[in-house]
Amino acid sequence: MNVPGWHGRTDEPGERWHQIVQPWTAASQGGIAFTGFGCDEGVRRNQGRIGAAEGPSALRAMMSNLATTRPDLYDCGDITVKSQEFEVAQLIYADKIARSIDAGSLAIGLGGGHEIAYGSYMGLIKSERTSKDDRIGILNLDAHFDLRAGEPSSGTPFAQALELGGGNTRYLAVGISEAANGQSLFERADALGAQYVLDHELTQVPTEQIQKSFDQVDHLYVSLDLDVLPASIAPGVSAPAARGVSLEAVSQILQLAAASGKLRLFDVAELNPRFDLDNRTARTAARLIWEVVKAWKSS
Ligand SMILES: [Mn+2]
Repeated sequence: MNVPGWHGRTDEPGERWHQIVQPWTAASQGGIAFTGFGCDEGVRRNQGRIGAAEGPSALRAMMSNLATTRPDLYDCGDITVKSQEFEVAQLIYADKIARSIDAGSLAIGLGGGHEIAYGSYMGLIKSERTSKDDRIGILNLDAHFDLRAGEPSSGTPFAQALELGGGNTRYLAVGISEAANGQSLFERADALGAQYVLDHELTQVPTEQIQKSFDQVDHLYVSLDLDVLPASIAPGVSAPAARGVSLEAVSQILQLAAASGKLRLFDVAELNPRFDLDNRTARTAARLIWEVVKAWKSS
């Protein structure tokens, strides 16, 4: 197909993603729509390790050879952020996300620092498929709350989303590290009405609690910060986790969300190829994206 960024081995026709992915057009409907957000300014502002802007191309490279399970994959291209003003880029990215959701596609955002999440959320509520009174659920798989106040950065997106969404948006963070979030951040999470599950509680996935949080909303947005995984599995991130949540648990939660019939939007944040080892983090991220794509039920 020759879509920029996708290349790999060719056995039988159409067997691998790079062979079937098509450029997004105004006529595209349904399926899966990828949009890259090549930005690390949010990470810089949040004092993390720079390099997440190279995330979208590393993800495409690792997704290229995945085995095909459905024929309708589209690429909307990348929003690249060259200046320090990523707020404008977030709006352009949000428009692309809104258009893919309008078309009935599962929008998948490829980060980029976690500031991608505020752009993703804006895209979801801009979409014609959501209305003002709809209940929106955000599920964030992350070692950190990302509910900070102040100048927008990779540490603030969900506080911005909750402020923009008012009372109709619920936020559940899964994988929070007590060692990586100060007491004031826990107090802030409580004040904002956030729910959370700690990393060490995830030796068993609380499927009932998670399922219940899906039942209470009309539309679901799932954000995967790769630093929720142990640093041994995901070394290539802006802020590696000393403990993290097992790949099995993350995979199980993502598949629950994908099968809920409510998932409109999924994004992957904080991949930093400069610190990756043998593409380990990008490969794991690609595998998790593949699982979401395979399990996704549209509605
Ligand atoms: Mn994060």
